[in-house]
Amino acid sequence: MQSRRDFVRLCTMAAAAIGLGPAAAERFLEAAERGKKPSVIWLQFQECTGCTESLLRTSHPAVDDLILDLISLDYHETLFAAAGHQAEAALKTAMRENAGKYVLVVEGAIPTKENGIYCMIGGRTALEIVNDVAAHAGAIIAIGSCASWGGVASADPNPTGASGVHEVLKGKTVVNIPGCPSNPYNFLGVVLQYATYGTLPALDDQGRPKFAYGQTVHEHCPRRAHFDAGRFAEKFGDEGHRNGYCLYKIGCKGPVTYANCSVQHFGEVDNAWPIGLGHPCYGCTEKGVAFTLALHDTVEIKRPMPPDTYAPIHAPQGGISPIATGVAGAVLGGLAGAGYVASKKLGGDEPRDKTPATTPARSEA
Ligand code: FSX
Ligand code: SF4
Ligand code: F3S
Repeated sequence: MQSRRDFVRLCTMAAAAIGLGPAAAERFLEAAERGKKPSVIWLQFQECTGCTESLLRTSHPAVDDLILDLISLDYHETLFAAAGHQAEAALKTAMRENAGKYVLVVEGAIPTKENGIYCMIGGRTALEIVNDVAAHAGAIIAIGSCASWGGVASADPNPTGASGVHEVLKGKTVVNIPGCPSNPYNFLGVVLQYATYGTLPALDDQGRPKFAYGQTVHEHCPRRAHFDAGRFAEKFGDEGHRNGYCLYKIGCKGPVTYANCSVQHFGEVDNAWPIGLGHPCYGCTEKGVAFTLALHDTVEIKRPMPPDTYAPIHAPQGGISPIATGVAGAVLGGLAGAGYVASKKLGGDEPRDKTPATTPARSEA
């Protein structure tokens, strides 16, 4: 039996994750208490089930029950007791009973080579299944990096032609929630927003909710002060590492990775996210970073921000020799020699639009 307090807490976290306040949390709660739970059909293809695990295998066992009180998980192969024809029938029933309203969640990439024969379930390819179920969905969410852009299965040479769901469902709005695994609160927030308000969050040009992917990990990293002061771990286990210094020099991809995990941790364990646990970010959300760049290679800083753009007030410590020739007043994108990272080119991405807006749930070609 869950306490109402736990339930309120979960709704508040899901609302906060998507940038909504206590009023939205209250509406999520009321809807759940009235038994109005969004129907979710969850398909799994080329993946490791990590996204399901991160949603349901919480350290505090009560939380998975709470989540199941918020959403009606009407089809999910891993969690189903049913198998074979029974499971196939359950999928058809869930689709029929909630046609036009259910949230289709896809976990895993879709193999597209050889007409998709590399992933077949019940005699149908993943390609056929996802097209069939998406045709009657109210909203479509690609959970995890595999479903968002191919993820681990798409690593070079991508023998199966593993692709993101949006590449297969051309013309449909697909909300991408990348991450390997994805952050469960981002997912819950999107589903509850759709169920409560009938809208989806504003998306960026890669179909990712701006509330979660509008900024880099580096911009909100709790170790950022160490980066700015030039205090780095030089190798695993050294003094800098033990002191919680910045992990940039041992391969942190936080500066080129758009995600909110530095402020929205996983599960209910404090600091449960890579950098919080002492490992560099490997860019799990980001196509062209995770499963592409070597784990411990350093990256160029592409999006400088104060105080990258001007000289440090205090002399740096901790073993590196940052170039402290910052030019006060230098503008983003026009830097030459400014910043801390010796010999790193500071490029000039424009800051992203942070205007809150929504995206229509259905947009078909
Ligand atoms: Fe695994 Fe999800 Fe990675 Fe992929 O996460 S944690 S391989 S993103 O589809 O199950
Ligand atoms: Fe944090 Fe990584 Fe940036 Fe260092 S480089 S501040 S560890 S995100
Ligand atoms: Fe992934 Fe990096 Fe966050 S590896 S979970 S984006 S810290």
